[in-house]
Amino acid sequence: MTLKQKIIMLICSLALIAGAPLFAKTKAVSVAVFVPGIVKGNPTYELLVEGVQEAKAQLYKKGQPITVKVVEGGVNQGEWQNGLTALAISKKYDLIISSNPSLPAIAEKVLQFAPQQKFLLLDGYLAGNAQIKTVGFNHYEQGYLNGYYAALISTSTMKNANAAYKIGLLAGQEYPVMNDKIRKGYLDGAKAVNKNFELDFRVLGNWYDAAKASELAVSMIKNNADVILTICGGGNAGVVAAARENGAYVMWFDRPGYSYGKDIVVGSTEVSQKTACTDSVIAFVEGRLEFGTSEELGIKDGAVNFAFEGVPSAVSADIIQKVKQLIDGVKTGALTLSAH
Ligand code: RBF
Repeated sequence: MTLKQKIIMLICSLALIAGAPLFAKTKAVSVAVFVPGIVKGNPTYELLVEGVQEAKAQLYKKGQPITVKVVEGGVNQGEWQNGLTALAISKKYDLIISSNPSLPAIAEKVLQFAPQQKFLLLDGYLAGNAQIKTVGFNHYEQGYLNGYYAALISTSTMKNANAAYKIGLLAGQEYPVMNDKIRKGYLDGAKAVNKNFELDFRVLGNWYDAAKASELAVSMIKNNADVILTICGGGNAGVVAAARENGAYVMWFDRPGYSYGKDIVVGSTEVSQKTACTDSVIAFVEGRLEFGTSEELGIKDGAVNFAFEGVPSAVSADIIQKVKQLIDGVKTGALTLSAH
């Protein structure tokens, strides 16, 4: 080899070494979204998927493309751990994203088989596992907002409101966040309007059966619940139908639900699950996501709110004013809503 050839080879290898990080940088980050259930009709999962798609769009514009695969885990909860394990052991995904309070424990089991996997879990609560980041919302505050508003509607002069101090809550299933946070906050919020308020709490037993949800809602309405908070996914449509036919009102959770029942869905809280998801995915791609930590966002962070836009015109300005005052009170620190 002549000296000239040697120099050319050296330059070529140097260029290759220098270029390597460039190639590494442009390799698309790969993300899987594991939906524990089905997307359609489930506000919390709709926001999850929309949030990841939004991150993908924003990252594309920034010249940092990512690939996203959405997998529906289905309604058989016993299959979720296997579904998640299959994704993790494939080693195809830099990040697996999922959402609901049962996921941290499932992800910890999956990590026994795939210790390299990173997880971003929304609506979950776990700190101290270096592979897992969780971002959740203050569901006590959110339940409280719903209950306070429901009680104001129930004690109003609106057409479907009756004289009983009773509101309803239909849940897809029971789990600690439902029993200790949402349900408790909902009743405490109602009691802040009038201490005589009682709660008719029912459980659907799944997140999809609209016919059974409708039957349960009819029974609640007959039992004098005039406002029902519905948190049962595909079952929510059945609750709206029952309320329309039997003269009651419905409250929505997580995202504005007014379009699902004009003049029947009278109120809705919303959480920033979509934004939290978008921001967390972008942070991950940019190497800023802090694994091992857990965040719980609430009213003060602007992450739990009441959806004022879309409230039916039959709701008085006085009710809206009272809810705004409640939110302001929490934001300024004048008021603390606590589950204990
Ligand atoms: N919420 C839904 O809207 N749809 C679901 O399919 C759903 N499945 C859940 C399964 C389990 C095991 C648990 C613990 C919660 C589930 N949730 C579901 C509730 C969800 O985490 C959240 O509490 C509510 O959506 C209210 O924000």
